[in-house]
Amino acid sequence: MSQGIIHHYRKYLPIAEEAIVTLHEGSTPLLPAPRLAEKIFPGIELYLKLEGLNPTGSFKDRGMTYALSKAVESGARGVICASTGNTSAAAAAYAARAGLKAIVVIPEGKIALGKLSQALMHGAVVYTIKGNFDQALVLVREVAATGKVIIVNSINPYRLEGQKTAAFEICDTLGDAPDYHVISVGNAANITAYWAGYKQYHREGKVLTKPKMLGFQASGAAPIVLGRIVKNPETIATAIRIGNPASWKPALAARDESGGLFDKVTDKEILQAYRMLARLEGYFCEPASAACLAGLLKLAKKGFFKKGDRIVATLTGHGLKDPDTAIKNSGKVKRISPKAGEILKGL
Ligand code: AN7
Repeated sequence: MSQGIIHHYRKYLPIAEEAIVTLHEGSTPLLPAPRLAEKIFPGIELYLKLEGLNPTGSFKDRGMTYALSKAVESGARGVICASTGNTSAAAAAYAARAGLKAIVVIPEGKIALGKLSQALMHGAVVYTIKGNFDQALVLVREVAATGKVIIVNSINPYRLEGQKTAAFEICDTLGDAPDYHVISVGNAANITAYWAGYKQYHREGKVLTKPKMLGFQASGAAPIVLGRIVKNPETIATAIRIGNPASWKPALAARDESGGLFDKVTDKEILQAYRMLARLEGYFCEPASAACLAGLLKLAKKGFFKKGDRIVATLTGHGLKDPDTAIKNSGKVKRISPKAGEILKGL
């Protein structure tokens, strides 16, 4: 069993041993998804990187273990972040583990319930503003500039270093890089980190190829696709409700260097992919994660893929983070009289 990504990839994540803060994150499954692959484009090979199986239920744990460890090493008293939810959950959990204070700033009314419950349960100080993530990030940057707390948003370079390990794991498992890596994009840190990870493994000769990076944004929050800041981003996938991504430029570099693309998908397409995954493969991701699957479906319809293509999709967060959206957009509970005959009607 892995004791977390810092121990596992020690030479890539240098840190004093006694400063390590870990919840044994990483080593997440790379699950083959043959039934979903068949629906998307017969003949492709599809793998799902189940990042929702990290300790706080999202990929953020990879960056947070390293950011919090570095914060401890530097003698910090507390950390701060703006968040659409998952960053705040991970920051709160790892800060608790480290014995540090966590302050989180979230957009009012736009956080999935599971994520809010995590931040509160782990004892973070939670502030909400009448504004969106981008505005919260501006505020948090200003507070961090005082030097009193360390920012653990992805502008903290240790976050990206930690998140690179997901690409390492995929290469270690497959024995090479996939042809395509598909991923949902919000603040654009994760796609940047994956690309850095793939490039690093390639440079070191651990893999012979690099994937084309395919990034998907929600159509109401698609600044990178549109090429302009979106002032009022809106999408049902609240995790990626971001209009001015911090890692915009490096994400474009990832696209260009890899020969990939960015595209957008509607909320309707996101919800379709979200249900399709849950029903065909028995895995439940959050809406933001499903955006990349909606993107695969969109590209496949245009004849983008060919037989034998090997695709990895990162499912960034667990479906249980956002039970409201799941219940509103899936089946209905039926009230019956308690008779066996009634029950068998459902078959
Ligand atoms: C499930 O928690 O930005 O493109 O504040 O939670 O690296 O931002 C979350 C982002 C995709 C996008 N999927 O990743 C936050 C936050 C899920 C997410 C993304 C997020 P980036």
